[in-house]
Amino acid sequence: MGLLSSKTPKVKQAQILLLGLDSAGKSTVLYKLKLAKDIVTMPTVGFNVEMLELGKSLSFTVWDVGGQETMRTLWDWYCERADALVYVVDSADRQRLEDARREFEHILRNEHIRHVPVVLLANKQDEPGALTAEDITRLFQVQKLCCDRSWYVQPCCAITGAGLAEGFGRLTEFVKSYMRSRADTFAFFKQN
Ligand SMILES: Nc1nc2c(ncn2[C@@H]2O[C@H](COP(=O)(O)OP(=O)(O)O)[C@@H](O)[C@H]2O)c(=O)[nH]1
Ligand SMILES: [Mg+2]
Repeated sequence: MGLLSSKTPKVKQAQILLLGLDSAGKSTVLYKLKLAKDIVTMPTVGFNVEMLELGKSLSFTVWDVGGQETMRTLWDWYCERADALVYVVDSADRQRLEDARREFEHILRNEHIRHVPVVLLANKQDEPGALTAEDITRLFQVQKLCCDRSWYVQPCCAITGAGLAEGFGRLTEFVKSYMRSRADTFAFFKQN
């Protein structure tokens, strides 16, 4: 199995990193988006990664965050190519909220994804006591941590799919303008 398709895409592919603690709901998000048929899963002790390609223009790489240190080389390889980050939080798991916040902050410090847009999915809104998107924005200090990039916090329920269209709509807008601005930068350096 190749890590990425060797087919040359007609449209520039956007690489989306979908991250979050285990059980946050990443796989459920993918399945709900009806992408399941092409998902390739590589569950291994210590890490879990899923890859899929959506049509000709979007490619998702999904990591359970816990494995990133053990898979450093592969992890870096994907980060270098990422055009956006989707970070999934279990809004009802108050016990692990601080872990989720710490991982989020850690990921944002990765040099390779310094300016890529971020959509944070405040998942499991159907569960009683779930923190709202506003709560998570404040607790995660998203405004401060993401001051150098486009960001959005979307409440959602991956099981019903509520909020996913809005979240991924926002993501698509961000990715388009991010890729455009990067293309402009390359063009500038070529000319000068
Ligand atoms: N109540 C509720 N449960 C969810 C939601 N999203 C995912 N789950 C459940 O949370 C568990 C972990 O989900 P999964 O997608 O495997 O998490 P992953 O480890 O991040 O890929 C599963 O039992 C899902 O059914 C949600 O929005 N609401
Ligand atoms: Mg999973």
